[in-house]
Amino acid sequence: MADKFKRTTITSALPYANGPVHIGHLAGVYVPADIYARYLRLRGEDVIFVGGSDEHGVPVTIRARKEGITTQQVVDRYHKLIKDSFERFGISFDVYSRTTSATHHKVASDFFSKLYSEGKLVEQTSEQFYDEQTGHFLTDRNIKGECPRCHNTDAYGDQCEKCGATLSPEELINPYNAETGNPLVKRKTKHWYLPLDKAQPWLEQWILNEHKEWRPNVYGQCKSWLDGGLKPRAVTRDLEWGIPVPLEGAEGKVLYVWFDAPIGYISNTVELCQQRPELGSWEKWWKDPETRLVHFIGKDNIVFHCIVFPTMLKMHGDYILPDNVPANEFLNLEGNKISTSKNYAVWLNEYLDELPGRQDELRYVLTANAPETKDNDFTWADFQARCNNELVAVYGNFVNRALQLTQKYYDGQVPPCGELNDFDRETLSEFDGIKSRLEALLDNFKFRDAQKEAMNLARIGNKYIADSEPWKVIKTDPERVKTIINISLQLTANLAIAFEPFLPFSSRRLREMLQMDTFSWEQLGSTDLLPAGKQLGKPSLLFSKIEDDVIAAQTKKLEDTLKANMEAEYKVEPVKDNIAFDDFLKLDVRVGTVLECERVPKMKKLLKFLIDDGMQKRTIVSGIAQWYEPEQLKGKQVLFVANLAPREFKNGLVSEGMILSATNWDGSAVVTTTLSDVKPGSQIS
Ligand code: B3M
Ligand code: ZN
Repeated sequence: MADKFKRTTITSALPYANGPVHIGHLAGVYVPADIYARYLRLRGEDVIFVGGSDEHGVPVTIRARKEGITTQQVVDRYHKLIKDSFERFGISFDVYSRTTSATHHKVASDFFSKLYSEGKLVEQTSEQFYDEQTGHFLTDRNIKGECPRCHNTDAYGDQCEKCGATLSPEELINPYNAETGNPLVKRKTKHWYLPLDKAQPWLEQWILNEHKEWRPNVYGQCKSWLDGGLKPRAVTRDLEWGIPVPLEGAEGKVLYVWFDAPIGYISNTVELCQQRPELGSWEKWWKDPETRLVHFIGKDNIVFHCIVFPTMLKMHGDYILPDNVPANEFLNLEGNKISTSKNYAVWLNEYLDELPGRQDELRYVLTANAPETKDNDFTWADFQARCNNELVAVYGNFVNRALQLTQKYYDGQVPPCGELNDFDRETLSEFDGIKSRLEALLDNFKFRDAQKEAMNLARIGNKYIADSEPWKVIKTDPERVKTIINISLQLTANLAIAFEPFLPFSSRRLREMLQMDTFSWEQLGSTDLLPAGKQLGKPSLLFSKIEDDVIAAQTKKLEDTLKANMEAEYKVEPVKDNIAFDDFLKLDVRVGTVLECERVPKMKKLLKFLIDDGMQKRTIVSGIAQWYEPEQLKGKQVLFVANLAPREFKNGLVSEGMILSATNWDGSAVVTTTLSDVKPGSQIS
């Protein structure tokens, strides 16, 4: 930590209380924030780690209507679920409160009032979409209509999910209320705006000149917002759910969720300092220039934390500004986008129930794959491989060997260290400097590399004990074994410290086994953490293998969700233009019996049929090989077009007709047949 700071306020994005937390949130925000908070605490620094639920905004109201319960019930349910899951997962918040709390309503309301009364906000009337039947103004996300680009009739007011276009509600053709389907009209409404345009000059100076050290993705996004020129942003909305705008004549209006949510960091600090007077006044954590403010967020929140919130803080006055905003990119899941609304995710609460006691395994994999510089992918196969090949086979194996041998040879007492040989010295020199290497990475928010460095220490230990072969040497040179085990135990104790920020559960168990009652970051790198003669506790395995069936069950769950989503999104094709009856009569569809059916060499999609059409045998080729084994169709009766002009395939094969299949929602083909057997050659009419 740079010298000018005496303490650190760490915040992590307040998750919307409209669903459980998933691995994308964890990898992007909560695991790195927790590593950082644990690291600073371990260094003995003054730090608070502030979290909480974001309970306002449109997403929670949409969820409420979907589930047929009140918005309050939604936020109560998810706030509790999220808070409990974080606790079980070891996210070490000092406070985890909520934006519906009385404290927050007051703090946010006062914040707005101060800006308003000092004339810092701009009042403006504009036309917004309005549903005359329900009497509501609508937010972008609640408006749907036809996409001007791809003509998808289900496009949202902010985005078309079909073609990916970013939209504004004005661009939609025939806009309607997404929930009621009612058509919308424009109506005038008054709102208050944060004049970001006025903040542009100092923001440019503060970010582009004074914070060149911010991550390239964060700096780059800020630069492109600034280059585009900032415009005033409305900080109020016409909604019922939220913090009422504290002004006369503002009935039916609330603070915009992105105005109140970041103030939640402050309100939650106020609550924390009330609960723990030893922390001093909340203002120390938000207004003292010697306090360092760090926001952990995902990349979709960058503009709010680097531009909007700092502008609010600056206009309010007295507040410090963030010193760093280490935002992460996104985590995908098995190659697909994680989606709360589509239920496609690994939910933290379900993970904790289905893989009990495996918090550190998930923490490890999420950090190893952290999307620090680019989007990354979580796969269950990689999860299993990293757990089994790294946690079990390297870290767990080394620690277990060291402890078991101590038990076996010395009744669990740390043996003395004798004279070092070259190999010992070589090993210890590799381990030298671990503390400063870890610090350089952690101080720069490079958690992925830092964890790699800690794991490397386990690798050094694992190799040391494997190559020293104490189980063999014990027969020839028992004195030498004392040194090998002593060194191994010292490395083990170092691992317990180095891994504490990353893997707190196993680290704690390891410290218990080593009977390390006190420990600190300062001790890292020392080779006499465990004095000779010290009695150690009973060893047990730090990690156990993840079996294939566990992975198979998780993978299946995701595949089932993808299928269910496809089915739910399936839309029947519009009916084609009418045809004359005479045209229909031209078509000759008949029943045939499949005599033979086989795959076509080198043509993966094709099945070749030999059909009894009532008069003769005819060959028909059909592109349904992906969906059927030839044996399934042999002997079956099928419907086919008998008078289709013969068609020749690339390899010279000629098809004399077409077998009729239905195309199902998932794209699969289902061959048609009659309800009961008929004579081959029967006509369909
Ligand atoms: N709830 C958005 C999100 O979860 C929002 C973050 C608020 S941080 C003050 O992405
Ligand atoms: Zn579109």
